[in-house]
Amino acid sequence: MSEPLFNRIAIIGLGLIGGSFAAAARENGLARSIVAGSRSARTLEQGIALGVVDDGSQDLAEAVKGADLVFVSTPVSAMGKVLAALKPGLSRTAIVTDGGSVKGNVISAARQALGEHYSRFVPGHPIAGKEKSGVSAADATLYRDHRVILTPTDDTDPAATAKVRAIWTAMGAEVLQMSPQYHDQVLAETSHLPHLLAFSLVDTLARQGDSNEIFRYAAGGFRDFTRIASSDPVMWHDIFRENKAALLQALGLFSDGIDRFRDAVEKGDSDALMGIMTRANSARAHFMAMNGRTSYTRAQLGEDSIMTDSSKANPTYLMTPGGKLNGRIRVPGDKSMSHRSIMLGSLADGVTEVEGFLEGEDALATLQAFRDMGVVIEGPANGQVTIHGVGLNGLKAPEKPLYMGNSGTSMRLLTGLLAGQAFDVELTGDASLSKRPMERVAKPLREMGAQITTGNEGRPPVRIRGGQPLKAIHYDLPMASAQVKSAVLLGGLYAEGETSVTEPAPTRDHTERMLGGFGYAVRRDGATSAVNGGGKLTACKLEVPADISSAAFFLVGASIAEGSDVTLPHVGINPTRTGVIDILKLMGADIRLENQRDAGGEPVADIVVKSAPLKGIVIPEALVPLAIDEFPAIFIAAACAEGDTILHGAEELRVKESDRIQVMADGLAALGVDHEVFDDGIRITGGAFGGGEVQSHGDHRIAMSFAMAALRANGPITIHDCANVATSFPGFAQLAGHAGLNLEVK
Ligand code: SPQ
Repeated sequence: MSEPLFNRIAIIGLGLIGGSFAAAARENGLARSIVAGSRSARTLEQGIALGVVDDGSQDLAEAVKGADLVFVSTPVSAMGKVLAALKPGLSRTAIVTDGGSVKGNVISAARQALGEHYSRFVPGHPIAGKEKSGVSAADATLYRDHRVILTPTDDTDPAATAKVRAIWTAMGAEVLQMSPQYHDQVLAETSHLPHLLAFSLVDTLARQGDSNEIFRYAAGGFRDFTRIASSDPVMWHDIFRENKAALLQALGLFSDGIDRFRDAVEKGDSDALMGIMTRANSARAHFMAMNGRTSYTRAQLGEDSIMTDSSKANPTYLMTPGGKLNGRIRVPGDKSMSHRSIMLGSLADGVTEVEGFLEGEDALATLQAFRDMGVVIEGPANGQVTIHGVGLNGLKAPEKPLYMGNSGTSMRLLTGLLAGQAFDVELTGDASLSKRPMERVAKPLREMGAQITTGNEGRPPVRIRGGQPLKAIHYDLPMASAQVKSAVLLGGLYAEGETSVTEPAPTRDHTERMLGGFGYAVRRDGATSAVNGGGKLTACKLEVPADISSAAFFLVGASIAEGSDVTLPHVGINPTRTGVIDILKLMGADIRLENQRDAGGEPVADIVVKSAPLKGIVIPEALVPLAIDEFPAIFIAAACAEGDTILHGAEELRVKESDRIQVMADGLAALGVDHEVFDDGIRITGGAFGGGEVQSHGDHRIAMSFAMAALRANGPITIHDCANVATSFPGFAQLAGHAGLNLEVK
């Protein structure tokens, strides 16, 4: 057995926090002996009887003798006295740490009380607790998966901090480090203020006339909101006094917020009311997602159905080989159109109603950005979103950088749209988005007069200086990109004159079509699209069809798995997006379009696909931009086809959420599929292949493509890093499992 981290731990103050620290140290074998110091003989007896500590003393200096770690968990106001009392017993090398909820005052008290020993004091605060108190409630698992904040100062010995960090980590806690000032401010806002409000609300109502009468009618909302008013008044009295300055500041912020709310209620200002509440709603989902490390969507839906707890971090797909796909599969709404519905709906005059909106991370990032710029947006709920448009010039400056998550479309289109605003703005993204090229949009927009800077090597963050007059340009796109085309056209809405873009090959034209739907004239002439600046968008009703890019996984899955028969209803079949159908058909797939119709300016159909033997082909380069997002899935079809499939002219795949040529090639290699990588494409030789471990590199389309490969693999496939599937296809695992894919999320 390995050496314990400490020889002897002394716990001073044996309540829930101290007792749980002792119990966790014991359960994890972190000390040879554990003793306690407490003024109460009864508590010590209880602790020893429960086996939480080995021994104890009422004399604190006696209790810490021989200890190499002392954990103090007494009320914060008593900390100075307690530290002074135990100091005479401290050995020279002993580390002292604490669990107090306020750090500034505790640090001052420790500096004074510990004198020359102060450098061995590591201030800490475990963010954990329970309704129950006292050593009898001690719980060895209390800190597991909880956060502990350490706030060492410049004088703290880094070696002592490292040892305290190590013991918390060994107890299963996540350790964060920050300055004491920041800790006290954050805790004042997120913990001390809510406790104060709960105490205050109950007290205010209790003081009114017959409070029994009021509380008789109190429903769940009141109970939820005031639960924390049952916390220990003595402890909170201490905290409110000890963290006075930060708490007063938080109260000031809160009363400004209450004044705004009161004003909105008084004036019956429903826009302001909805604004406050929808922003609060989405902000809450955002922090639930961050804290739970779940996707934004899951936090919002409270959905936990098919995943185990640890999967919240970053799920892995465990695929059992074989199976077939059957049934009617309704895939989520189109991502490209969902983004654009929020953007144009926000800039329109009037209220836009959207149906079929994709409640995936990417589209939600766009939605959040517009909320941050003052647009009131209700929903999404079941794909329905109501946007209270503010007009072309009605956006407000956001208070902080706009976070675009994983979404290239959000960042690139917004760069165009924001180039003509009156305010400055910064756009940031996650690790993958932060590696993607942004100069492709910045360059033409600068030609129009925009002031835009990009980060290192032309990547995010993108910073846009407001108040720059834009002038119309003509731009010949150097690459086939709907995002660059759209960014220039959206910038053109704010430019003087006609802005036109000519593309080298057709790319998705949702921006042009949707602008038309909002009553904004777009001149289209062959490969050129053009808008005149200064027009007006009029709110409308929009129906977003199912996303052909999401349907593509099932088109491939059903084609390669014998006995499959799948119907994908209401899928968008805009001719600029149907390259995947054309390519699969050239390979011999059995795909039929039924019930073709028009849905708000976009063609849709039910797609029926049955399994069929596939053969390798040379993919016509003209189809590349029309199937650009579907290549990961098409590569899996190629691995199951007879003969070689050859792709050229697809270098754009290298700058998507991952380098989709290389990452797919690595995954194919892991399964034993013969292939050859080119700068602009790949050759894949179809045939039987095995199982293996695949890294998706956080790319949703790579993860879902290899999930489909399992239908034909001879062994199990493990796909890592699948959290980003939620960017475009929330609920994929469940839906695909329903259709017959053997997928387990771990
Ligand atoms: O938004 P993002 O991350 O760029 O999304 C992707 C995808 O696979 O979901 C690309 F990685 O789709 C793009 C697509 O490749 C969405 C898009 C659009 O909505 O305008 C256009 C295409 O990108 P591009 O660079 O060819 O313009």
